[in-house]
Amino acid sequence: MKTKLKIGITCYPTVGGSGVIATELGKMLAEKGHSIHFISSSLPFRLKKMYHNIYYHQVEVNQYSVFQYPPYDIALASKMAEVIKREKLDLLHVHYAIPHAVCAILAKQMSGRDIKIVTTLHGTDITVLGYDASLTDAIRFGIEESDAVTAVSHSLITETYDLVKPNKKILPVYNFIDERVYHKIPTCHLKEEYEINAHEKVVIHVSNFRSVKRVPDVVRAFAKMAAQIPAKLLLVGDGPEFSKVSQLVEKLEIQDHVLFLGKQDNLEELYSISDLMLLLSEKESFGLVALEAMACGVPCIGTNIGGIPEVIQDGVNGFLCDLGDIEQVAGKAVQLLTDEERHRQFSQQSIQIVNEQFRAEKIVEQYEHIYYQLLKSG
Ligand code: GMT
Repeated sequence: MKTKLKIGITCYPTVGGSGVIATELGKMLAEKGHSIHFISSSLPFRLKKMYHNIYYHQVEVNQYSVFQYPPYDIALASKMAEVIKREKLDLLHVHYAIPHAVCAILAKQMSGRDIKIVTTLHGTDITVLGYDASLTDAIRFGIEESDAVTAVSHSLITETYDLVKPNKKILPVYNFIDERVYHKIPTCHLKEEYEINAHEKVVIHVSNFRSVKRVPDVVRAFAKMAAQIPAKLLLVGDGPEFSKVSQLVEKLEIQDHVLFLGKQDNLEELYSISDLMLLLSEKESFGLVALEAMACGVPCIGTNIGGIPEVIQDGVNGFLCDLGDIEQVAGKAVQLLTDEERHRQFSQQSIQIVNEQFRAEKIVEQYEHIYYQLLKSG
């Protein structure tokens, strides 16, 4: 039997998909007997039950009047170094090249221990920050000085080489789903409670309402659909574009068809009453919400950009549309929602694709393999 490892994990615990994946990975690794040390600014939000082998080390940043900005990165590196030494960690797995990989490299030097650093790129750190020339060198440094680097899609790997040009092999490791949580569950009562009629189709969109998510496109496409078939739109999440979106819903006079649910936990219950997920982003390195929906048997329509085509297979478990092509989205959606047999096939294919390619067990093993290879190489 392989030695169990002591692994430090750093992520932005409250930031969307990367925080979810980092937390879920920590939980799955703990279930396999490894000791997990989360080092972050707040408790990872999906860490809800007690695990005897999961520890949390909070990074505290004090505000000093001499500094214009609180020194978060230095506080994080110091905390990492302290935990590396005290807990004798084998490796640090950090999510985002900056600041986390750079902090880990500094922490390794501060600790004086030969700890391994694994960095996972999630997209925001590359596709947004990679365009900021003042940060490109720091991102490249974080990638090149890590012992192993993974990215959540092939598309993100290509984009990283294009934008940042690191001299480093980047391994694809897809995001995953805990199928014990994400599967279709009987929640008919929810539909009634939301006052959605049995014959109405339920379309869902889940995001942090950043402009890259193009939520107005979701609303416009839905308005066209709702003019043709009885349907309700569930908008889940909150963020910078929320007011703009709610104004658009009023302007299009579809208030009676749209439910603003805000931030929600237990998304599997909402997916379980949904017939279709829309993810129409202009940047998306993977699209974890599409995977969550698929695991619950919900077909998806997504834009043909970034890593979305690696998750949604056009004509197999959903459809891909061109960015901003509202007509195309509405047309495909109506076509799918009015063809019961095709919808059933897409739903089954969604579950099958998740099981075959994105099962937690399979992906967690890939990360473990990377860890053991690094530690073996000394
Ligand atoms: O999409 C966001 O706004 C959040 C962001 C994050 O950093 O958590 O999500 C990124 O990582 C997720 C997990 O790997 C991916 O599923 C998302 O596609 C990716 N977002 C973007 O690339 C815009």
